[in-house]
Amino acid sequence: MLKKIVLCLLAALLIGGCVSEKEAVMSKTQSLKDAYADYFLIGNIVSGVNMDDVHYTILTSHHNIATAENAMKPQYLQGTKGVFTFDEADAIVNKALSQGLKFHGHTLAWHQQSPAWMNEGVSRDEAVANLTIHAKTVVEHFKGKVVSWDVLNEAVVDNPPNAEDWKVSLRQSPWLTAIGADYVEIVFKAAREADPAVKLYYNDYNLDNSNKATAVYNMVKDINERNPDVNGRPLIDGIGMQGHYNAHTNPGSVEDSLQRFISLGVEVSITELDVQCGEGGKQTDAQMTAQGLTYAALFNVFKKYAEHIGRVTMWGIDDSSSWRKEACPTMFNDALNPKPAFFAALDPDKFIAENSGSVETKEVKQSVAVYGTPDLADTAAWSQAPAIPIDRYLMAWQGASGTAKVLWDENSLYVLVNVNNAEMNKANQNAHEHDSVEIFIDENNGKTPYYEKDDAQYRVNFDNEATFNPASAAEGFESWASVSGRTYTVSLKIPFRTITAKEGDVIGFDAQINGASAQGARQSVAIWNDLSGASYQDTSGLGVLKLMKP
Ligand code: 9MR
Repeated sequence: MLKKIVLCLLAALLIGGCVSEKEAVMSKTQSLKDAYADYFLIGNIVSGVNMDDVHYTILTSHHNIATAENAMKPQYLQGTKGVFTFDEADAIVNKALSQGLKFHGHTLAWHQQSPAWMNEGVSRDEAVANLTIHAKTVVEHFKGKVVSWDVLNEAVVDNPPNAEDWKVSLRQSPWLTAIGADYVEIVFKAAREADPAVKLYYNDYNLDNSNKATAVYNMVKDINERNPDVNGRPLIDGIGMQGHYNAHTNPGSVEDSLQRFISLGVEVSITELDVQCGEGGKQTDAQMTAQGLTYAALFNVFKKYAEHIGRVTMWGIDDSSSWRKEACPTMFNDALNPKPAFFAALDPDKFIAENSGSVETKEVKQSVAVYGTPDLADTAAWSQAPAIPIDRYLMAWQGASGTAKVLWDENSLYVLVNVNNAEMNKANQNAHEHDSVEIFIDENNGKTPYYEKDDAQYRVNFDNEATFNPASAAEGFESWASVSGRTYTVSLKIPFRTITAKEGDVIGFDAQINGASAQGARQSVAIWNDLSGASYQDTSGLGVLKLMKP
């Protein structure tokens, strides 16, 4: 009993809770940073909410490098022109250094969390001056304290259609609009000049998407070939793969991108790793195991390329302080006890040997459509149908989300989607970048890696403009839309193309919400089931809808 109490106290000190004897002993003797001492640095984030002793003990026990989750972003360091506010960031950095951690800087230029005065409604010259002064002042301020910087964050669009040309693949960000594509080089040069010793990174999400990886590869290659010797080395030192993943992520795609970036001769780091696998802040045992298997497979990939990897940083110490707490993406639970994901990262091969085959990792969501033929403008007609949440995020930004309800009759499916938190922007020339709703249908639920003739994608924006894939899916389609403040409602009549529907039929179905930024670029994608990002060409990840009669 005494031993148990001592272990409890020890555990409370180490990981902040009264955990089992086994967990306490493991966390004392096995730390992630020690397990990976010969491979790469292990990092995590620090923010106002996790500066307390308990979180900090986990931080220092398992990690040797920290990133500020928000405090070093442009908005916080220079919200007002010329007024630099370093107090919070300094406190975070100084505490970490005093505890023996290294520090990574995040981020000098980004399209989010940056004040409008920097790059909106100003001349090119003024924008260049604002960017350069910000980068130089901040880099100089932290000189000698941070080992590397995310100089530029998320500058490339998702799934670029013309990835060979990196300049046309740049996001329509305020920096691009104000300066042009050379803003990329300008900010890296300013950072190198301010601190020639610090490593300079380009950082982005969804780099397991091969099109996006191609654009980033081409950008870094071009810039480094044109700037091979800036203070003795190429301008860009590294590429940060953020790593906001989920249990559907294919570690093979992560490996492909890693290999390509490494072939450029740059360092690669995993900079914001988390793995979504839960709902409403809860995880089943099967989800915890599936999440662990994904962490294990990813760490095995990272180990394989360790020679070229600087660090692997997790984006969140525990689920309750994570930016995606609903999806339980971290290695520690709300009580700050290590989850299976922790043990998976600690010893991937052991975890895989003990758990593979034990769970179905690709869980498919199911819901029902209720029999009825509505008038599209009569939103009350869907009241009997269950709400399908559209709240799993595919990108690193959590914008518009909502719910769908579905009715059916023999000839058509009728989908009602309510969207919250939208900008109501349709300025972009690409329809998928408008605030819009997309419905994916797989009439025979064939779950094929390509579209068959029964598969189609329907998109309607908040202004009731529709687009189709394939174009022939437009036949007989009707839609209706209504806007109220930041919410809008869309209803769609989707004629069946290959079936006459009957009770009990099961079809592949998904509903997606594209969220535009105020500048007119897609910044957020929320979906019901399919986290692959490939629903427009591959039906294997769609959810399932059963057609029911009351
Ligand atoms: O985790 C961060 C969250 O607290 C902020 O509200 C959010 C908005 O800026 O940024 C989060 O961190 C982002 C990081 O800076 C860049 N990559 C995506 C991360 C998640 O959005």
